[in-house]
Amino acid sequence: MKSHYLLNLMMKYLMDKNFYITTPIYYPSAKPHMGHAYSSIIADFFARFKRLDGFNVNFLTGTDEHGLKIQKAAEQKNVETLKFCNDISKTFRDLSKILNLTNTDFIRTTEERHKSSVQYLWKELEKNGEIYLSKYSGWYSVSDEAFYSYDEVEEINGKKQAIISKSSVEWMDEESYFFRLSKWEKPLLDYYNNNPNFISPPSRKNEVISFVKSGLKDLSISRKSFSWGIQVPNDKDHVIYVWLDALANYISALNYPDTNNDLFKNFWPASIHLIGKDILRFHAVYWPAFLLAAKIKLPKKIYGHGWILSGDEKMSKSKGNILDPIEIINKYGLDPLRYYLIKEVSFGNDGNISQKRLEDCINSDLANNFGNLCQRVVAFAQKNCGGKVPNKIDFKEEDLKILDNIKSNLNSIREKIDNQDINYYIDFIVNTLFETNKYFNDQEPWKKKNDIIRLNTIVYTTLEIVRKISYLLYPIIPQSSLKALMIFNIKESELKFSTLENHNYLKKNSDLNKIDILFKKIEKTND
Ligand code: ME8
Repeated sequence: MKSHYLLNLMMKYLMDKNFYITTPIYYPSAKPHMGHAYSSIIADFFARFKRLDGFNVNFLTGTDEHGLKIQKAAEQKNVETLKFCNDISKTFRDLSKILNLTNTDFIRTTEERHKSSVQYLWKELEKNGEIYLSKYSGWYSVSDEAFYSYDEVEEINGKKQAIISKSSVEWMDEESYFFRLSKWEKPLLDYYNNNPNFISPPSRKNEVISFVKSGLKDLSISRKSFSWGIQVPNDKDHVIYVWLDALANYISALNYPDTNNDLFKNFWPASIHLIGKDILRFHAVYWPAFLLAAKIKLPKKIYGHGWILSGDEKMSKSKGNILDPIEIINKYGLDPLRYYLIKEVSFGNDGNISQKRLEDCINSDLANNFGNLCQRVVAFAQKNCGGKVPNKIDFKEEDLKILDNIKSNLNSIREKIDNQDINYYIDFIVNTLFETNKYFNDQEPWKKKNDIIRLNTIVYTTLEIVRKISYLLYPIIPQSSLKALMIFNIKESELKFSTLENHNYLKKNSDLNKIDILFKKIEKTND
């Protein structure tokens, strides 16, 4: 009995140590831009943080390849649709590598594993009486792959467009299968109410709730007038609506309907679907309704982040105002871009990005604050401590104060991360860097050559903080963090968040390695 209880407790502990994060699966209608890079980098930040904190992480990204939008894009280029998808999907997969993402899977909706999973889900919905055949007459936006009601459409210069996205809509009159979405209005509202963090950040929640409260109509979930999609089971005239197809990627990648396999057992329900606010309705209304109807658990959280703007407008393929992440990486390097996007775009809100601000970030935070601290303390230790981690030390109040400041914040850092408060995390790092540089200056170790224990202690304390900050920076700028940790010969596989509690982690008398400059300062351009 007792061992059973312990086993349960252990299972619970192990289960709680699983973390599943997803990005949207992107349309391969054109090559990726900064907006896609942004979502993926943020997801990677969370994945790396959780791994650092001892979690077993599943991190999924991929491409959403069916539907009229993709079919038309391929037609325009005069390329066979699957070949078109293969080519552009590869550019997204390549970008994952270039961005140094630690995704554990990359799913394409044209893969067999996905198609069979979606068809199974359809059959489940059908079996549960959630689907019926009728006719759709209304507005459709190919660019958003979305149906819009009359009051969601406006006319500008004689052209109809969706008010919310400004993308043009066309009239559609077609036999279609419908999903009984209306029936889920109340259960969804109850769910939002009982799970106040389900839709985040809180500002987005009201938007969804008022949409649901305004009344949900049944949703058209198949198309008949084109064929680029997954066939509706037992009706070869229809393909499944691309959003039902796409949303299911989050479970098809876990081998749904095999709910007994380890991936599904460990990782469903997902910890967080990270998305842009443009696709909140699909994730916070349609997806949970499909899942409720199929009797599958709901993801724990949907987080809709803001947009990267170009001027005042959303950066998007259709607006042609995109910034190419690869160009920026070639010019400045990957880590500066990751750092910049994570720090400067206040998470949850829209953010304008500019090369000038990026250069400021590189110069002030990365080169002056972090890079300089590393170089300075190592150079000092080379000269005054024989190039080794000092042996005899004796912490005083001022040393413990700065060390304890990290230790005492570890739990709140974890909690803030679970609330996606990236701004807190980065502010904590920047402040700690600032405080550490100040500590080193104020303690004036160069004047302590006659008090070697004091000198050693200041160096040891500063080195410990360089270690701790490098760990904290690892989810943001992994390559540079690992480069800094080469000072101590610490390897990626050794990184553990819990060791940040330890003020004596660095092995006394071990060698300190010289490292190359971490970040080059940028000669400022004007943009
Ligand atoms: O919507 N700023 O794919 P998509 C920030 N296939 N993020 C941006 C952005 C910007 N300017 N532009 C795009 C789709 N994004 C569907 C998703 S999921 C089951 C199916 C990011 O290629 C952001 O995450 O249009 C946004 O939600 C996503 O890319 C849309 O990518």
